[in-house]
Amino acid sequence: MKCHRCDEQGVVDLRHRRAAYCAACFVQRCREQVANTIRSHRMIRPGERALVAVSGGKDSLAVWDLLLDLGYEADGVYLGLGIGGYSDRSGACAKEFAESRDARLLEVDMARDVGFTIPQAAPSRRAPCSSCGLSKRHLLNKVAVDHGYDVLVTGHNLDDEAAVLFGNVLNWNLPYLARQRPALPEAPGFARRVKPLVRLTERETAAYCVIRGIDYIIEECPMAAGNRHLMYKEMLNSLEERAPGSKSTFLRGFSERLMPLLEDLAAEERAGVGTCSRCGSPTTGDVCAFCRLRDQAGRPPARRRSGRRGRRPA
Ligand code: Q46
Ligand code: ZN
Repeated sequence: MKCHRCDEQGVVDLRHRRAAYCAACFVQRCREQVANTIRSHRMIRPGERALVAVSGGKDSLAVWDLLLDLGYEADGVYLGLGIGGYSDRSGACAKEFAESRDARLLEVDMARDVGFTIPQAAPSRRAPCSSCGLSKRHLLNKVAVDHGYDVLVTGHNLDDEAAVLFGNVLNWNLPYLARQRPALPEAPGFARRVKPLVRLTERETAAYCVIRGIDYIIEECPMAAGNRHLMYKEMLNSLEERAPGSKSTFLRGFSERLMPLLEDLAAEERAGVGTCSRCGSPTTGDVCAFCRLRDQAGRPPARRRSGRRGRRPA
């Protein structure tokens, strides 16, 4: 099949778009998609400093590469979860990419800097992925706020967002639906959180990395068993197989029709945020979920650094 944009042979076939692209046009198309997404949601404004949450996987390395190519001031942060060899290998991919682009990579090692690892948190009542997701949200935001970044960038792609939406709709979790946005605005103690890859599928980010020669970790996390998000992804993939384009239609319908109706609920949620009495992080309760997780992991709680809103624990 010929490239949709030029006369070259197509090397990436996008069934949901009914089009194929040659390598150069495909990379250009990814850049345009990301640039348009950033512009339409005002994700990163001129002069702002972005921090990319880098896991060593294809999505986070692709988004970092795209932001650097688009001329943004974008550093990376790698969070070592302490999941044995898997964490070592994913950290190596993140470091290798940073070196190859001469980019700055901040590193947080949970065992060294926080006092517990994800496997140590796993025996608690929470499932590993729930503790892991909570830790990532808390610690990555904290690094962004402490280091004065304006925006925290994550590599969530169209497949991720469709799977999260599917789970939220299945459970009719309205507060979660209200928060599921490509750009969550900054608030006291929170950096703006943005997802510039929401219009690109997992296949597209993988193809982008292969074409750009980016080495990413392919193996799956050994603690992923029972992850509902992966189960929803598989279900949506079967649907997509039979009806190409279903995932993007599902997500676009949510953004255009339901999201505007959830504005009030989103504002209510933001208004209910106070400060953790132990670590000073934003929370809706007295003690934040991360401090409670730390207690469950059998480690001493964080010292409270400040009573002011907007501060984060060390
Ligand atoms: S790293 Fe963490 Fe994932 Fe592993 S424990 Fe689950 S959430 S599967 S993206
Ligand atoms: Zn706390």
